[in-house]
Amino acid sequence: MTPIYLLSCNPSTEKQTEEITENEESKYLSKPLVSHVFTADPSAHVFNGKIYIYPSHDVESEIDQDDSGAHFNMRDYHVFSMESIDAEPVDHGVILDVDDVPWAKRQMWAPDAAEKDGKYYFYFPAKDYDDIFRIGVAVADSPTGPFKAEDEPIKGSFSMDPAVFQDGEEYYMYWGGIWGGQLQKWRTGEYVSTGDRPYDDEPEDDEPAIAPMIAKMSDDMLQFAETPRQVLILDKDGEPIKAGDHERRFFEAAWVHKHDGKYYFSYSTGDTHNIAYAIGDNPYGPFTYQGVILQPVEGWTNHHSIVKVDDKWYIFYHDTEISGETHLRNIKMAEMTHNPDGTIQTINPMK
Ligand code: FUB
Repeated sequence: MTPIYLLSCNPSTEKQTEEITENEESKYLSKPLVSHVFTADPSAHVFNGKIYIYPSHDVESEIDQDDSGAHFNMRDYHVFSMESIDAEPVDHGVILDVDDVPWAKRQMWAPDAAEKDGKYYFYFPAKDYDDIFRIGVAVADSPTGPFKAEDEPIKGSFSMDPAVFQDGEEYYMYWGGIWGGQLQKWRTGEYVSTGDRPYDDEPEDDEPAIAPMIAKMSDDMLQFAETPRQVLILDKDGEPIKAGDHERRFFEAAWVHKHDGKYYFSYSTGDTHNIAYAIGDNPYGPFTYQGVILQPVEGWTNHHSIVKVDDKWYIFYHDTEISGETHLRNIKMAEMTHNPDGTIQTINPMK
């Protein structure tokens, strides 16, 4: 019986090394991909035939947990690569630190990356010195960096969770998240905050839910090429999903993949903890709600990416298996299947 050791991610958390024996039945569908640092919000891509994962880097901090996610107080990012889908991820170290971004003050949340003409673009949200989330970009000649951040955030950017989708020659950024992600404070087009509770500034339950955002990227990938638009998520009767429909409404963690000519917009439903999806005919939508891809994971947040590797689809996600703490997460991966009719088989991360 060979022991498997799950090592503490962060010595400061004083977690004990845990010994699990192989004859213990795991309740989880998948194993943590990384265990020497805490990782979350994995954005996976295949660049030049190799898998790269751009996650958040969770850390312990002295900040108390609250509904705005202040305890997610991350300050830098690592990048990981995998030679194949079964390989151990390799940690390429820190690719960007908050101190290297002139406009950013704190909370380096879920990032993404894109490749264009041999250059790599790393997109990341952070709060600026007015405590407003903006989205920045850093550029490198290699997928593993070193990345150099632009001096200013992307003009007209706000909220968080950027995800960049390539459709032929065009690239689109999707973004946004409510509550701590502040998207509800931008309903007028300006930042308006009428209260400190994260759900202040939300629409009434019977009004359309707050929509995620999309903009085409400029040729140099550093700015939006157009005024950002809202992404509509409709029910099967063509009606916008309502704000009170917490099982189905958009909360955060936008991602888009394309399969058989259709565009799949997937996202977290936040306080109901699902990764849901909706299908559309073009990158702008509207997208029609279909169902759940990934049921709730252990931990409050659920955040994913979807990538095709060697003709199979995979969902990268996270949970809190190693730490048991909501803000100290570990990334995972599972195979994902499209049915012949285009719907996606629901995955239970707890088996
Ligand atoms: O990691 C910080 C935040 O938690 C992300 O930006 C959200 O999507 C949620 O996973």
